[in-house]
Amino acid sequence: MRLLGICSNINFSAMISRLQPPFAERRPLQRKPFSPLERHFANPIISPQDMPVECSAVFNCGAVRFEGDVLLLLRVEDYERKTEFYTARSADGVHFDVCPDPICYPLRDIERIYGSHRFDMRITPIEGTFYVCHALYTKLGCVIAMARTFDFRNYEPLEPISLPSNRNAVLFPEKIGGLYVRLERPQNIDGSGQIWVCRSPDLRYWGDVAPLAMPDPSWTGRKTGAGAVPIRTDGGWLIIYHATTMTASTENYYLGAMLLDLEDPSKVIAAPRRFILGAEELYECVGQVPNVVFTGGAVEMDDGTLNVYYGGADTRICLATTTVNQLVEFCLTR
Ligand code: BMA
Repeated sequence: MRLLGICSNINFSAMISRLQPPFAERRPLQRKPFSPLERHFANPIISPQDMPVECSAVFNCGAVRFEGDVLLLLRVEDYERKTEFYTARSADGVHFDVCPDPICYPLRDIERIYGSHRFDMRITPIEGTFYVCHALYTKLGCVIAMARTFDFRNYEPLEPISLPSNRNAVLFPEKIGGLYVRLERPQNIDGSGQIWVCRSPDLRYWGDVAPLAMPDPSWTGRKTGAGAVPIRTDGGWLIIYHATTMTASTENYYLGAMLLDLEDPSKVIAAPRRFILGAEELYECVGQVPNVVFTGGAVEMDDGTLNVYYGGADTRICLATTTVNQLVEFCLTR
């Protein structure tokens, strides 16, 4: 009786409503109404345990259509934290076969002398040749390097590399005004940085630079960097990029979308103040680097779906889907 008396003073329904299910039992987040991007239910689509080689992380891949398949260039870290790149292919864009051997990409002299840590490859097809842009960390700092491949097994290093500190280079898929164009992110002294446009007549000499005049909502407060290869649309070049902001505990990564002028991509036509993806799911929040969503490639499937591949917490590869039209509409209306 005494126990019952005590219990009757307790508001059980209020207590129960405050109880959260354990993490593992949480249902996936519902699609956010404001975002045109939808996480794939099979996420993460490639985790370290799915790899044919022992590794601690597989993330931040380049993506392209190749011989009818989706081809990913995977950034893979082993238990020495050494990085190699592997190709993965898929007919449906969700289930991938990973080649068990790393790609063959000889070191440049400068890499032999000053060290070589390559990361975040983006793949741009131009007239039958696949150009790969990536960051190259040496003892001199982080620079942009480019390579050429036809088969994704053998890579020819292109010279020269950029000056430090620069990274997140993404080459447009066609010449604009007779020049090759790339987006890149020179780094400020405090580690922050933003997207610039840079042009070249021959993929060797780069210049004619201009920063992108983007709005600055707080999620872009520290960095912006190009992500997927630009997609030509009637509304302009569609850009999917990453941005970061510092919080009390971590540097949080987001994905955003914008449109650039078709004739002069240094002009921003539309850049919504809302992000399209932030780290929310466990596979984006927990891992080698928490709260990171980072894209290096988006490919259009035969049915018109746009597959956006992104790294979750620098540990695994995830997929979010949308369409080009939905993203363009989002850019023009938000
Ligand atoms: C950036 C790059 C990315 C990485 C991100 C978060 O500087 O190195 O490859 O995903 O940091 O760690």
